Amino acid sequence: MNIKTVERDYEAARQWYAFRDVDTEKAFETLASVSLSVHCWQGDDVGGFEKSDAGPQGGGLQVTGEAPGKARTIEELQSDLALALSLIPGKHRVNLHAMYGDFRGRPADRDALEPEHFASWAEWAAERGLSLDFNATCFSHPLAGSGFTLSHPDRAVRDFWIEHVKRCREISASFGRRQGSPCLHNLWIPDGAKETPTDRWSPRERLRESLDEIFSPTHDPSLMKDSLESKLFGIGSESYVVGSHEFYFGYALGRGKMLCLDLGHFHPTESVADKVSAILLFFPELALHLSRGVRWDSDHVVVQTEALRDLASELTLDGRLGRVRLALDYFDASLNRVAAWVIGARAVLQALLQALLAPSRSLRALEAAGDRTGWLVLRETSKSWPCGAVWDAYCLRKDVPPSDMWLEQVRSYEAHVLDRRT
Ligand code: RNT
Ligand code: ZN
Repeated sequence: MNIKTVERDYEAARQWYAFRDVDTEKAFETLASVSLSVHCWQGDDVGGFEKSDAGPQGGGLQVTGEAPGKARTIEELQSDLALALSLIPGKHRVNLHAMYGDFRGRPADRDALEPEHFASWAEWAAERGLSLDFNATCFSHPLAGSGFTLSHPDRAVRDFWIEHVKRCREISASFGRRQGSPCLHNLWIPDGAKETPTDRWSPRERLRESLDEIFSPTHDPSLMKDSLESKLFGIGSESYVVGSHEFYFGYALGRGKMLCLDLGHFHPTESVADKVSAILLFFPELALHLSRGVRWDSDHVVVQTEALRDLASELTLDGRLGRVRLALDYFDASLNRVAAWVIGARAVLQALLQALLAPSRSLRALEAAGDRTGWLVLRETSKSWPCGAVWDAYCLRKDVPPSDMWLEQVRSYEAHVLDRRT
């Protein structure tokens, strides 16, 4: 493949689509407006920098695989992230977790975090024109060991976590102030039980109370916004999750917060795509964690599954893309970690491009006319339209390698950098 063939193939594809009433240039424009929040935690298996020997993450999160080259320091993680970002077309964001602070020379427990601890990240981001998003880390900590944090029966434990999340919201606002775009602070907690509890009510009541306390200091929404992430079950919380979808749906709707839907946090046959229109009818915005569960919430690298394509179709209709915050959330140590970022991010963007190139006007007309046969034929036929040629052209315009040509750079980085980390 060379640049000449990409341009030639694109021109043919452009005409093909134009003939079918689809404007590829307009699709480029819309796609370029999409900013993915790229999760720092893919680079080190959700380890963080609080201890040099960051062990298993806890909280039911599980990373498997032994690929060499896991980032051990902030600099290594930043260098890996920078390479990944340079291979993903478009302008994207970086999503940090509280345990990734710069604690060198000023160790601090979770209830003592300051914007200071993230100053080196903020600087790194500013130098690259990147915006940051943020997450409280309510796991991988002795006080999360019981499986309860914000809903813990002990007031002192709850207070510790309340203070942590409050501080994380302040750190988020400090990012927002610096970057001129609101930092999304997402809250996920592991709280739940292995066995069905007799009392399902009290932990939820306590969680509601903790959240009210956390959100009592308000922050300017131009600086930071809050999202709440539900879960169906986890390792160790198989039978009961305090922050269920219904819990947060009620809370977020009642308190003017944003929901975060993680693609791995629902029953396997439940469609997150189907939830988008229902939620956006009642909420101004929606956050999404793009993940891929295989049989369970396994956090596999995102690829172009039917679930992702379905979601992409929903998101690209009627200007909804402007109302969603898209974040990657998966962790795989069984393959090159930099490649994992690139594969997932490119899969999301490609799925969005494919959705933008779908003959949605014609499909809607056929649907409205009740022509189910014509509708199904067009929908199936359009699946093999030449989207790949359009994608490659998009990559070139955004100065990133098309097709699989980015892999060369990752392989060379693996040989020269990752393999040398011991
Ligand atoms: C866990 C949630 C949560 C985490 C990150 C690390 O099930 O998906 O979003 O993956 O916060
Ligand atoms: Zn998630």
